[in-house]
Amino acid sequence: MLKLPVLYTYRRCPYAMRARMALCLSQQVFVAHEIVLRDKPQALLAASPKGTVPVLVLPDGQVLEESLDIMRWALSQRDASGWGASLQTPQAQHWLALNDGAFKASLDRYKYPQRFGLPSGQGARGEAVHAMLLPLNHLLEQQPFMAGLAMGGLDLAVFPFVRQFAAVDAAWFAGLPCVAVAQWLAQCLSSEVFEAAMCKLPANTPQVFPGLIPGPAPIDS
Ligand SMILES: N[C@@H](CCC(=O)N[C@@H](CS)C(=O)NCC(=O)O)C(=O)O
Repeated sequence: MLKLPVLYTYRRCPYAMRARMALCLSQQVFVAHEIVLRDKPQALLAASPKGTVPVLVLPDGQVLEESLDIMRWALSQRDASGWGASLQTPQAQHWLALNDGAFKASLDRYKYPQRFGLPSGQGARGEAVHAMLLPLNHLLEQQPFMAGLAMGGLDLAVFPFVRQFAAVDAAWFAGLPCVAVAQWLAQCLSSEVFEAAMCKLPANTPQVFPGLIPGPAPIDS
């Protein structure tokens, strides 16, 4: 029987979102295992003892345990519209390091100040705005997407985190001087690939991921 890649995933995790979007775009048929964070499956921990999601276990036993590696793997398999190119540039390295580093750290302190012994998350959200959102807004004032005119892999890697940041206090976010970011986020949220990747799965019920999106129409010969 054909063995399929298995993705351990968690619907609301921004790292898992980017991985699922890349898998959908590459039209990979894969089994999705929606986990419960407090009760991780033994098979996940056996494959990847660090216990974070997403994790992709390939049919040959190879384990990809970083979301960006999963994105790059998926888009190296099939990438009819060139989504992967924007992940390979020096600018992408800069934005990904900023997003997964300082911005994510501030986002966590903003969302969960008590976990960090902070009286509130307001200082952290200000840091996030200065480190990430204002520079991103500046970029998006020049061009509609992070790598230019079309949405690309870099947008997919970053927007799930900005989505989470915006959702903490939507009214406050709407008042930021970051109109270009807000417009970009709205476009990303309304994209077909995001909708496909966010389909709901019951926990601990591995199944072929239903959220695949159609590929480009075949060329008539
Ligand atoms: N660097 C990892 C980070 C993944 C990560 O931290 N995922 C979170 C969920 S959003 C997680 O699994 N945390 C483990 C836990 O909460 O127990 C990646 O890019 O895949």
